[in-house]
Amino acid sequence: MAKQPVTLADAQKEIGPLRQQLIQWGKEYYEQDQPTVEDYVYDRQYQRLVQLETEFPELITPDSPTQRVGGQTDTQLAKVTHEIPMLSMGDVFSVEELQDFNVRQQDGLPEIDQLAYDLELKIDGLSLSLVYENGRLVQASTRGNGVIGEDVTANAMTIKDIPHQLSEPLSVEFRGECYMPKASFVKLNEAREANGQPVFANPRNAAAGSLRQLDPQVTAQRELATFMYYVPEYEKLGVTTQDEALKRMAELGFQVNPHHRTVTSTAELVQYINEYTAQRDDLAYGIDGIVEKVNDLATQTALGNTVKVPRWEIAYKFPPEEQSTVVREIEWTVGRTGNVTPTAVMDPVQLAGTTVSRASLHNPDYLRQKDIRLGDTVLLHKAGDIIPEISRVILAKRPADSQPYQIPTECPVCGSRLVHLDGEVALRCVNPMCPAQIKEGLAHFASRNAMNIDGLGPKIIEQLWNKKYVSDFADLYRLTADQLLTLDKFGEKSTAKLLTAIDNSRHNSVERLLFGLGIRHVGAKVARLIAEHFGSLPAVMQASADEISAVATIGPTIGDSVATYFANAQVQQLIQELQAVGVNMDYTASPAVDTTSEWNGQRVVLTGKLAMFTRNEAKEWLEAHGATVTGSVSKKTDVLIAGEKAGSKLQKAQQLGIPIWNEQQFDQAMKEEQ
Ligand code: 1X8
Repeated sequence: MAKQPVTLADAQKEIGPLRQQLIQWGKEYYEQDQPTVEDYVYDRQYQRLVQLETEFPELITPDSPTQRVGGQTDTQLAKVTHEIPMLSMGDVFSVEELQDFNVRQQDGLPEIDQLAYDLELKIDGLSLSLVYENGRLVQASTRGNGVIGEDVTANAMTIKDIPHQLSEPLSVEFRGECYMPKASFVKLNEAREANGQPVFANPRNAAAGSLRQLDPQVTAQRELATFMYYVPEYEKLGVTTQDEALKRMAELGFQVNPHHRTVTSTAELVQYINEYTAQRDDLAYGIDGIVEKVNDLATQTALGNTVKVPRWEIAYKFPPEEQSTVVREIEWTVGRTGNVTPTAVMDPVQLAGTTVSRASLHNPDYLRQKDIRLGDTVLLHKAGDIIPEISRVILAKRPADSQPYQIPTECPVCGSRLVHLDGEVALRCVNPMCPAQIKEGLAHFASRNAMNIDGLGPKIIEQLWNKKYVSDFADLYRLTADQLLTLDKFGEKSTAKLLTAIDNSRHNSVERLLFGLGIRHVGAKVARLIAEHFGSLPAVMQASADEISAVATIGPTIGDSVATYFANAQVQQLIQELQAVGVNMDYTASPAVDTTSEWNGQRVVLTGKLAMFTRNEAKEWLEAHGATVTGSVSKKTDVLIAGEKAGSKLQKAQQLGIPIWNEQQFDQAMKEEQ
């Protein structure tokens, strides 16, 4: 959990603004059905307030959001008093917190060894109470503040799945959730947008706004639905467990969510959480977590409630899939080919399980299209569940003095004028002496698929460059022990190790050098084909563009690029120097499977629908790069590549914690191998 204040004074300073913020957010959420922050932000801040008030109870005020049951009533609808208060639930944000809760709960029940829990989906809607007399629906109400709710009987009568008459003449109160299916929400917002009306932020707000109407005709036109899940006076139904209660409710004519399960172990609990975390997007309605209830109803009663929340149930909330944060800076990075790319640097936020503070903005066009500016609040998501990406700017939060972001016209590293090469969206620094490009080029030269000089990473290259020990590839082979010993944290041992790694690279088969030079369009795979065909670098240098293009699968673009590269006098000079320092210029590799590939020896599973290539193409490529493609996920699987609509294999990989790649990542990796 968040930081702890050390002193009462610190807590005092923090608590006032925190409380005001939560009250404001609460109003927006409960009264106006128009929240301005994600639930997750509210929940975290709320927990922080609880933490401060627990530490310093003297700071609790009567108006604190913690002192109310949650939600204020609207003034216009008639009021209803809940004889049995409608409590909200406590919540946890990780399996660890959930286990802690369960341990504490179990401590309150020394006579029971193992509790059985009923697990249910937490529907993203609003709570609804339905009171029946002699089997007839006589009152429907919202939670309101938990004690006083709003009368929505006439509105509830228009909801198709709420029975007006039960199959038995019971006088019982039922509780559940009223929600709007995702498809209905999309349709409603489209219509509202077309009519120039404000759109609802999410299905829950749409459901609340639709149910809490003065005119039932309006509610009738909205597609609302319910799932019922609770009977406060369970004795009246003659049931003893939660799963029996659900069954009885279904028999009586209510909609009961089918995805509940009783479990008796942590393993089963984790299994359920994983299953529904994965299936969440496939459901027709929104869920924001999982509700864990003690299954035995008498035990629920024995556990009772704290002042605010039950001790027998808790909500596990899913990690947020969207999160808002503020853009503080836009960084421009110069790549090996002079490509200058922007990255947004943002206030760090938790997003789907990791802390995120940076997101690529790809190119200037992308930045311009999204109109991202410094100081903007933006919505972040993870593309393909993995790569942080800005969804959009929240314009309502744009500072009044905001200015469009000025795309740089000069290289941030060497200051030379940036250009767009023929029709490219990419912005380029075309100065071949740009230090950023040279350093990136050196890092590429040393990288695993190129000269494979272990230990020569970007940080060391930076130092070698700054000390002016190295300015081109050949300089690497002239480094001395005395020079290396001046580097940060470099002793005798690391110096000897790096010198050996550099020395060993002299004997590489030449395709590594050909790839390491960083010629445009020449990836590892192409370099290998060319080296294999011509047998040595001098032979490649003498070949014409046409001769190179004629090598299997290599076309004119590559042919031209290679020939043009070697026609350059500076390049010829560099190759001579490399030869002089003893770098091998001959092809000495065996032509079997590409064992230099990152994929060599990896066990890979393919699943789901791939869009860019067939399953077989992917398999052939992987096998040519030394990978084994298998049909099912196991502990031994190194990576799962998941396309659209991936199912059980994806789930299994998630459970086993196996790295999951989407098609875009795989495609990127393939390109990097070329
Ligand atoms: C809220 C919800 C509950 C359940 C499902 N969805 C919700 N939004 C359930 O019990 N299945 S319980 C609840 C509450 O506030 N007590």
